[in-house]
Amino acid sequence: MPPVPTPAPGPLDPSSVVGAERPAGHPDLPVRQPAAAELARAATRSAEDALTPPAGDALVPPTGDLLVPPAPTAGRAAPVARVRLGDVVPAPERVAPVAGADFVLTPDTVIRVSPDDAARAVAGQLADLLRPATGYPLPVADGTRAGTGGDIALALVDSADLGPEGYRLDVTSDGVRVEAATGAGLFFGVQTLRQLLPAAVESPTPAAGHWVLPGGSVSDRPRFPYRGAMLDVARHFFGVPDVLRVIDHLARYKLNHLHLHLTDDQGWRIAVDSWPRLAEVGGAGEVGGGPGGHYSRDDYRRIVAYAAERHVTVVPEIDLPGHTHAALTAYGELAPDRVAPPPYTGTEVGFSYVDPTSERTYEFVADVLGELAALTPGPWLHIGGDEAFKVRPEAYAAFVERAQRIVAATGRTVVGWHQIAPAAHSEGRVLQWWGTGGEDPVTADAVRRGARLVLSPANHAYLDMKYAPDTPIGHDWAGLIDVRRAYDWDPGTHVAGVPADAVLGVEAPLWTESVASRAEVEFMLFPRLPAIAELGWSPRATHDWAGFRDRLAGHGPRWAAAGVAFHRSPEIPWPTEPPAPAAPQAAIPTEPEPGAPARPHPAIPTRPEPPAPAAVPRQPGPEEASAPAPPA
Ligand code: NGO
Repeated sequence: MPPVPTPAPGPLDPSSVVGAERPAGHPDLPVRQPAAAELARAATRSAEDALTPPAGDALVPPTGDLLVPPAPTAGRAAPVARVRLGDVVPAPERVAPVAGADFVLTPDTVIRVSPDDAARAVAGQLADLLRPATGYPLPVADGTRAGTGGDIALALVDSADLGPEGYRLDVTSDGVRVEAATGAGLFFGVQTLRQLLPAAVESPTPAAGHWVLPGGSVSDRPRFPYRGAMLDVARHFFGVPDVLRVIDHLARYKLNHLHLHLTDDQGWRIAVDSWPRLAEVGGAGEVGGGPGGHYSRDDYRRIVAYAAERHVTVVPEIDLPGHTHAALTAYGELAPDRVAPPPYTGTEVGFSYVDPTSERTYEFVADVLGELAALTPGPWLHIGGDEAFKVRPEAYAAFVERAQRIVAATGRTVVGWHQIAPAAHSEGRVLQWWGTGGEDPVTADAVRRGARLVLSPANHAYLDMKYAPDTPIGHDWAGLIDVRRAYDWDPGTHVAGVPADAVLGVEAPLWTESVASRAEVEFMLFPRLPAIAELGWSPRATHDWAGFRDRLAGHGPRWAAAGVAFHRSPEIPWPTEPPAPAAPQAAIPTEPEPGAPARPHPAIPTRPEPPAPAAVPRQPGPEEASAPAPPA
């Protein structure tokens, strides 16, 4: 396998970014290349702002829309594609359309809800989603007698069939009713309801629309309990508003885990009281030499709370024992030679490690994981474990086993990249598989010993891979991944010797060596994130590329209306009609968010790097844990 290529990527190609096309009828006009700063500004509204209009009806200005086609003037109806009940992504378990039973949302619609805090919270979120575009008041009231009288009812019911995340949705001309056994189920039902309205409902400002939902019923629940995405905030740092916005994207597609890759060679991103230099010193840089940054404990709590409100569990990762160069810059005592190295801003891997023979290392691991567990209500702590090429296999296994015990002592369940497979089993442990083949006897053996798998096959689920050879950012070491490749695999049968019941779920990691702004994050997420979400949620029986492709096409106008950047993949039959009303250009925010650090764009060549000490080529296969590859 060749080394990870680390070319300086160019700016996003306007032809592959929505809204930046050559204007029709002017073939000779030069295409305007959005500059890096423009791209970074293009989506600078915070997630909270986008979802929560301030009191009164002073609606928030829209998300930046340099990537979105110019909007039709508000008030003038654009042609709107009719949404069908079966158009939902991820595909629901069962859909039964009923002709002539469409429901029309009106200024008098009331949201009625079971008198329960979790249900009321979802009702409030539904109102917040629908009010900006419709301009309707949509009051929320206790009591769910029916879904009749022109209302939307969100009802908590005692139904074992629906499970902890399932829901039923009934749309009749008299009303809409969502039933679930939990707040999470209602929340996912609301995400379906949202997708059944015309795309213009995603507009953050009042939009012309006939707010009709197609009649019939949907009953739905997920195939896998773990459906996630990962954001690498270590290679490039992303501030809290960016992370909240990513959480919104997850929630939209019924993903329920956000894995934060909090530490790596280039940056340590979480404050640790007992080892303060980790964030202060280790967090002060990033790939390309930008200023980096880190989350304070309050920042992290805010992320966790925002995620929890959207039924998303945060999975924090401290990558150990390798990928620890940033920690070593802060505390040389952890280094094998006890010397703190200078910061690293390149993108090689596999050269750093904390000393597995030193007791001080285990004090560090226990302190860090202990503080993180105290801040993290979710059940998981991810200890990394990938690419510790410089640690001998016996020392590596001993380190992992000790780290697993430290995690268990915090009351959490350990997750690690699948390289931790050779270590002894520990109760409940989960391996995150990122191989590129389907044969992995070492991982299959760990599964036989009790491990479960989260599947992130790099050649299908890695969102940092380029879509096509000319994709301006991203890697290609695991191949090119356009939408079909992201979609066409089965988590239940992907790894030989790993039965479906050992698969906890799927996760789409976004590594950020070349991804430096919110718009670039979205460009890499969309449209592939919904493909992975569908693999995690939908029953295998619904799997069908042609059907998925057609359903996904209708989401382009939704992203456009919401100001979300996406790659206009040629595999998807995007609607050709004018897009749903979007934000007027005049309202594009022109300033970076307060406090947002200026960062160099990856297109700008990074300053020459000191060579990484004996970096090694990427080898994602099972062999790497036992046989470190020689330096390149
Ligand atoms: C690998 C590596 C990461 C890189 C990524 C780039 C894993 C688990 N470790 O995946 O450090 O950023 O590839 O695609």
